[in-house]
Amino acid sequence: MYENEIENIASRGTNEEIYYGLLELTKNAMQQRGKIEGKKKLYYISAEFLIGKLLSNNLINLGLYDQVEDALKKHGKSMAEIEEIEPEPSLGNGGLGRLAACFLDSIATLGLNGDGVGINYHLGLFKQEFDKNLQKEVPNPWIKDKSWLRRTDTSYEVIFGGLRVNSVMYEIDVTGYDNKCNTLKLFDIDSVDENIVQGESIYFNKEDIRKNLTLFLYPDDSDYQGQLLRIYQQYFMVSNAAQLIIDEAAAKGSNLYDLADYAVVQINDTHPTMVIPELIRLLVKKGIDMDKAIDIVSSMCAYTNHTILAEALEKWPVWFLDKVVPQLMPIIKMLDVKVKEKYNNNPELAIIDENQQVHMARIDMHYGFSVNGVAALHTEILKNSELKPFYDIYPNKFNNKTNGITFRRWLLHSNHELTGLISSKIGDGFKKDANELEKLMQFKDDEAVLKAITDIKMTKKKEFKDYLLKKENIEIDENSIIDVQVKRLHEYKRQQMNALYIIHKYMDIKAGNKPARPITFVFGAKAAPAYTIAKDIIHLILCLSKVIENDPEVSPYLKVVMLENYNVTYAEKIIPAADISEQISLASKEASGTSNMKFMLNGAVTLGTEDGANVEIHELVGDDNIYIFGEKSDTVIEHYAKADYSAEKIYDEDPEIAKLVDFIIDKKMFAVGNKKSLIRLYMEIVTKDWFMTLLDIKDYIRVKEQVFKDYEDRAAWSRKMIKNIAMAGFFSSDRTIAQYNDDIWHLD
Ligand code: Z2T
Repeated sequence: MYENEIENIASRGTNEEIYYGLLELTKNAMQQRGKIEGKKKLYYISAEFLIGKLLSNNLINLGLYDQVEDALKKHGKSMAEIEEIEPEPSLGNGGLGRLAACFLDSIATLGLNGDGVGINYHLGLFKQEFDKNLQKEVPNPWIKDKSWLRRTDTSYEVIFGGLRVNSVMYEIDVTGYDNKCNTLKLFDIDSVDENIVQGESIYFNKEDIRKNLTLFLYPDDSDYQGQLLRIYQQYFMVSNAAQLIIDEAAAKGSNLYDLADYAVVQINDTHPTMVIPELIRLLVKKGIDMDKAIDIVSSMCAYTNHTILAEALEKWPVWFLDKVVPQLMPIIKMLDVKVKEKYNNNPELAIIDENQQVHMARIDMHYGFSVNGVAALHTEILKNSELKPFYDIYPNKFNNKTNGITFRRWLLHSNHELTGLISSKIGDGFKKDANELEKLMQFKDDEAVLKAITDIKMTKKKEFKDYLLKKENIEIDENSIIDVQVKRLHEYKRQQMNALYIIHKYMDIKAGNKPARPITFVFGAKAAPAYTIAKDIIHLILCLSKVIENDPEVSPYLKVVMLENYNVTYAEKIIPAADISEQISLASKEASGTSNMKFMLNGAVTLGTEDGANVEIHELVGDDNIYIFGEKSDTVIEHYAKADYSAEKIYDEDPEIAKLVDFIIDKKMFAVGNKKSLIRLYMEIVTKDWFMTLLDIKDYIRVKEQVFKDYEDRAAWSRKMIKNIAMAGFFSSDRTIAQYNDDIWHLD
């Protein structure tokens, strides 16, 4: 199929012409596939869908990729250069948004009837630029005249306090691997005006909701800023979702009393929580009795928690909600009264607390039927500490769904070479059943296979080197060890601890201890614009990079690279090239992590704490194929409970540690950096260090030195690589989604 069209497109003159030709062809091919159908439908409501570029992935899922690649080759072109034309939609912050995108791929691949529902942010998340070793945020327009978006005639009225808007629904088709299509539905309003954003900055008038409603995605990851506009966005999203759900069910014959037979809603973190009172409101408006409406809605809404960090739990002041969503407040107040009556005014369980704050997660837990965490350890912490009062009253609602990633994007697309090798050894079955990867263990002592795996790693390192040189004019050594930490910048993820290791290594080399082989430290991270310390950490890394580059004694051995504007596209290039995967969050703080899974699948070895899904990776690969260090989550939780951790004490008592921290404010650093920022960060680490970097730094250095030593036994290292690849099957999002469906959604 499509041979002539593909040949015709491939023969066009410019990459641009070829890209837009392929875009149209792919969109048509997806329409031809038809829709996944079924009585009951899942609505995965999420403020973020970090979908990445779509051309290659859609072609892979349609089974057209090889044909296109061959046709391009005949005309002296490659898919890689065509893809450069495609803008990356930046509709997510990090893991939560990317997870939603992986889930859409797996839902369609498993043939489940499920759509995503979200917002069509015109400028997405900000784009990151570096200027004087500091992060600068600029707008990132991504919507072009021709794109994956399809405007539909579906429109709903959304009523805020003192404002009515009419939405427009856009759709992006989501094709399953060798399956039919679902859709991602993104709501928008026509009156939004990109011109209210002034020039290169991301600042704009927060008052004019008609013009700004769907302009930007809030830039907080595992953190939140309680701002009015965010409530407008959330209510806009869920009011559209609720109206859509009711319309679609009614069209299929629902009398609304049986709505739960037609719809199940997955609430992705607390951002879409208002869908619960909104659905109740709409059902009551249609004549259903209030208590009945509550029962119906409670039997169709399920909530996923993505973090235990208290600062990320959404709490909206009652007066905010009164102003923005006056229609919902009576319902929320009534839901709160019912809880207070039932549970004796227990303040821990109240939806509205004594400070007149509405706790969004509590609405989900009382009025949903399922509460899940995203990795085994995370769910245990929710049950035993963070959400314990709720687990005590609703033990049966709690369940774990360890996250996963789609192997179509994170193996088949991003690593053709490894995919080819695996297919040649164990056949194509793993593409549909990821557990088949374990068959690779037959080759654990096969020297030819092990060599092929290390050769592929070298190929991907060279490819990355070329990409980086072209994109950022930075040159790295493909023979160096590539050690990578790419994820949002947050103190709990401890990029600053990685930086302290680099300081240690720098000093060690100055003292005459040269490493066996050069090391390249790669970082990629955006910081929320208002998160000062996170931006200081970016500054620290950029300054270290300069200091090392300027030092001829050290630069032959060490290089520090901070990728500019790390995004999905960048991830697809750096992850296959990585030797070491840094997963060094303070134990208990990273709910799951998902890049850890992507690195493992591509043959990188994890250096990490017993946190999130690292725990499960450790169990799967065994002690010899992962490097674990640091205090365990129980100990950390105890330190917080007793408030007995003191960074100052460690600093005062351990001169080796003090020496590392002091380097942050060394003359050499001041020579390239900003004193104010460096001193602020130094003070933060010495006097606060809320995420206990100094607690784990020594063990981290010890184990990391061991990693670099072990790397030199290339044969032994290649056995670690094959074990990681072979055991990665568990982390396919196909497995995760099958579990969501079996335990929560029950779609046929
Ligand atoms: C986010 O990406 C995550 C948690 C959040 O809590 C918010 C955002 Cl935007 C509100 C991440 C977690 O930090 C990470 O551990 C997890 O793997 C990911 O969600 C997907 O579950």
